[in-house]
Amino acid sequence: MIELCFATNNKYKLDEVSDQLGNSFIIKTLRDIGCTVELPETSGTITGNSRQKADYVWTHFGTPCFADDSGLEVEALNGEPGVDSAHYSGSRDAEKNIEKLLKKLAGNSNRKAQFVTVFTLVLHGVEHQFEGRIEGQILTEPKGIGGFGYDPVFQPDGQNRTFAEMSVEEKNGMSHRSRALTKMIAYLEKQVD
Ligand code: ITT
Repeated sequence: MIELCFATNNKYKLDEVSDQLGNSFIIKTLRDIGCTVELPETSGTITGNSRQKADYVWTHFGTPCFADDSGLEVEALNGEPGVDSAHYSGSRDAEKNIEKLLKKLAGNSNRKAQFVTVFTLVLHGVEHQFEGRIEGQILTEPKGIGGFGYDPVFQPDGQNRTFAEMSVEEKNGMSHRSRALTKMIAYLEKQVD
């Protein structure tokens, strides 16, 4: 069975991805491989940061691995917070990040946004990237207590609940992360055949 390290320090991402992967692959955490440092994310793009995180683990630990870099892109804010999603307010505090976002959008009727994820897989030293997106709307106030990050203010198009009002399974039925992961699983399954 393929063993892969998921290069993330975000426990919610780990939960979502583990839930979708089930028992098809063996997932190791950064802690499992003895990686305790903050992974580099300095490229300025989601695609570049995703590559940086996976490359770091492959280069320093020689472990087949994958990383996820993701972000929320809001149309009326020219794609902000984007690559800065995790630290938008200057801290990693999700409530403060949401507060800043809602303030910037106050009075704006264009609430269109999308979540984007880029996975980078490094297998046998070769790199592959997989992208997932979901479009939706930013609400005027938070709703729900599940999920993480901007989930309480993001309502996917066609839904009447935010990601924070959904179970992990429901969110995984449509999210940017699950769409990217579905592509990565299809690729991995071909390697096993
Ligand atoms: P790792 O780099 O350790 O994986 P991180 O939280 O720093 O964890 P990112 O650098 O990819 O992850 O930042 C993504 C940020 O975008 C994340 O902290 C959230 O604020 C937001 N985000 C990404 N996916 C999200 C989701 O599914 N729901 C809500 N917010 C999300």
